[in-house]
Amino acid sequence: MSVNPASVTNPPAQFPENFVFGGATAAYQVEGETRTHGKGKVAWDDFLEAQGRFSPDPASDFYNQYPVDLELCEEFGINGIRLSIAWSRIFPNGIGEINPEGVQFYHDLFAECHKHHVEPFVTLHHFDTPLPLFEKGDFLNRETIDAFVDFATFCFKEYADQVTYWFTFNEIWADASNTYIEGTFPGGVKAHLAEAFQCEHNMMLAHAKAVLAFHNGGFKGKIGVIQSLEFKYPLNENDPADIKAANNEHVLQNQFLLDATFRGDYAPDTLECANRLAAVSGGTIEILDEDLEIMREAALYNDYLGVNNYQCRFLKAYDGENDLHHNGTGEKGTGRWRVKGIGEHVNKPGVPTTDWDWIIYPEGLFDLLVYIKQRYPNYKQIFITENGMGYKDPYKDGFVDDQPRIDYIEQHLRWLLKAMEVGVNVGGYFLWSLQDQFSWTNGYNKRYGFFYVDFETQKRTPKASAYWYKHVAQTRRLD
Ligand code: BGP
Repeated sequence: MSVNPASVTNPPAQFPENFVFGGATAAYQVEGETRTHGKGKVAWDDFLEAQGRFSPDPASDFYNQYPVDLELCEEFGINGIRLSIAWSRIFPNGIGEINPEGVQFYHDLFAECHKHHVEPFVTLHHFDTPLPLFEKGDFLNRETIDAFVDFATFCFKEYADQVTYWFTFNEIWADASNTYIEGTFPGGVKAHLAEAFQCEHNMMLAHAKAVLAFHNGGFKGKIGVIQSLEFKYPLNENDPADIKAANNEHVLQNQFLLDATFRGDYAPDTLECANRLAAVSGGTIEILDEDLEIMREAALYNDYLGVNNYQCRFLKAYDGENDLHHNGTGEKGTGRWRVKGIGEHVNKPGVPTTDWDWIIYPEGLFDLLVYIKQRYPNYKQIFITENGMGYKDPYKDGFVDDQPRIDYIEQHLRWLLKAMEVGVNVGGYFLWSLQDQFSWTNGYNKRYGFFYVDFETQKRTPKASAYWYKHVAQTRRLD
């Protein structure tokens, strides 16, 4: 890292004039109505039902409550919202027949956004491949790539007058790792590094094809991809084995996907590490020359990168058997990530964590943004498309005092301003999440929102953080 954060002592407290102060959502986590109004199934439907822990219905009932949420956005100075279009609400089977009610729903939703002066930033895929495509191998099957591009092209045309800001995918790493490494998403494969890399590559190829469809179609507006990125630190900076562990995971999560995004190709050091890790699980990665041709061309047309960042990681060398345990309950200290060939997640003494064992280390956001700027000087702009703190919010006497969340956001915004001070171009910040929502592997007691949701009545109550953010958004200052 050639920039020393300590040298950036007094960053300006002021955000630029056009900075977007947003809140984020995802279709499956907010809409509810997962099996009504003509929506087709996704793998999550049966997966969650079989688990029996919690239901994605009604979630935050956004399908019906969106006018309430958008009015709240306007009232609280939130001028951007991340939304995703549920692919199977438009194409119930992923391809072919169209569901007109689903198409109309998103027209109405975008119209309501504009009525309240809230800019929609729209993601086309947020972990919700339609079931028939998922069953045929999801993105490991190249047929899904073409189906995705058709769906994307349909949306570009259909919503051209209402949507300016597009994202192809949400968190390719999370999709790949939760499915093929941690095994907590439908499909549930553990520690198959070759499949994880293959999934990443195929999704990046789908991204590239969608970007070219957008560009060659002459659509107005802008397009990019959202990656979940975490800066990786060796636990012991002087131990070559820890350094290697940090680099393994850095390549797997960050560098492989960023190379694909900005170079449209994989640099030799990226490929060496990816092939070595894929071999650990007895597999190889298929990357065709024609894939790279497409990706190289598409790399010219990314208008921005969405960065989802919640935490950093400290890594230690690990040579034992795979040992993975997901903390999906908020019982502190129960999460474990030890992957043969990669390394082990550990915490650094003195660094705080949430009840879900997520590390709170806002400097990590600065290091990450500076790394992107340095390694990929052709990036144009970054949006922080997710950042936030899952917390068991205390609801008391009609109010929620979520001071730990305010502290978390404030610290991250300060480090974000430091990164902007050293020249990183950031266009906006979206808190995960706008309102409390359903969490994929944690259900309803891990809350993230500015607006508390009573999941029985669907009543919204602005939390202390909403009032705090309103002040920041209105003054564009951190005081
Ligand atoms: C990101 C996803 C979101 C959201 C968030 C919080 O990875 O893009 O959809 O779920 O993480 O994660 P969790 O719900 O597991 O706390």
